[in-house]
Amino acid sequence: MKITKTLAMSAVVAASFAFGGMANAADSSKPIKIPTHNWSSQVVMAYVIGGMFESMGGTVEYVPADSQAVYEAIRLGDVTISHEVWQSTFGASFYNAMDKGGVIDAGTHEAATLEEMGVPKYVIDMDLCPGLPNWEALKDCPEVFATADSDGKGRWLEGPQSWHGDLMPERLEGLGIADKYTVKFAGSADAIWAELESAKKEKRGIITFNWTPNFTDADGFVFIEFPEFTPGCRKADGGDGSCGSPKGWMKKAANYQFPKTHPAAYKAFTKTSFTTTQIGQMAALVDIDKMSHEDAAKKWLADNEAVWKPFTE
Ligand code: TMO
Repeated sequence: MKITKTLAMSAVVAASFAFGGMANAADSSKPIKIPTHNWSSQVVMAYVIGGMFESMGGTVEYVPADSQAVYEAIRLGDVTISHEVWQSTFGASFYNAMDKGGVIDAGTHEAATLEEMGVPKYVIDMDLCPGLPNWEALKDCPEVFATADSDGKGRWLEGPQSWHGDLMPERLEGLGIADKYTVKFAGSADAIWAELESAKKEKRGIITFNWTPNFTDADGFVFIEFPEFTPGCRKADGGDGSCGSPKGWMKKAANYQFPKTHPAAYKAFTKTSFTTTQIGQMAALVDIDKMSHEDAAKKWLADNEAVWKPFTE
């Protein structure tokens, strides 16, 4: 009799759980660790998402991290999330870490991405290298892109080597134009923007790595059209390396325990999805308006409550 009564009581408790009669598990007060990398939208978005978590009562910590090694750090729980997983540059590291166990896919932003070599629009408009943006045109005008340090070849100004390793030198080899072009790695994203600005003043030919969404979307940057990306086409994946970058996705990653330790923040993170325009704005506040990353995020949050509030509800 006594036993039956106890069972009946726990059934009532269980039912009230199931129908939401009791409070949800509260998020841990332990900090959510958000990585910061070396391009503007990523750092601004770190503070935007951190601000969202804080608006929900959460605690956040910002961790400067290498943009490739971060997926292993997420797997191990040293970093909680990654909010800009660009397919072309980080897809392999993301899935390698997932294969080892401990990284989950927390959804995809609305923005489509491209990370590719290209030229400012005036290079096309002034016909400095006839036939661009088709890559084959490059064969006939390396001198248009030569610089003092490029040994008489055309210069490809690549991003920091921490992003892609030897992807672009291997591409030049694969395309058979390594005798005409050479890759120089920029020390920082800012170094690319400074080179683009000085080239623009002189209306000089320049080829740089760039990406979209970015602040340069507004100005008109033209990506070169290379042979189409297919899985396995890159040298690192067993191919000849001659392909361009994928027209790709931007995902979000999380440590596998995040849904358990911070269910509300995790739910908000899965709902978080930014558009090309929104991500371009985050970069522009820093790279055009020269705000600090933190101030840019504060402004973005203040101006866009209708965008992000629903993610947190
Ligand atoms: C990873 N990035 C957006 C700089 O290409």
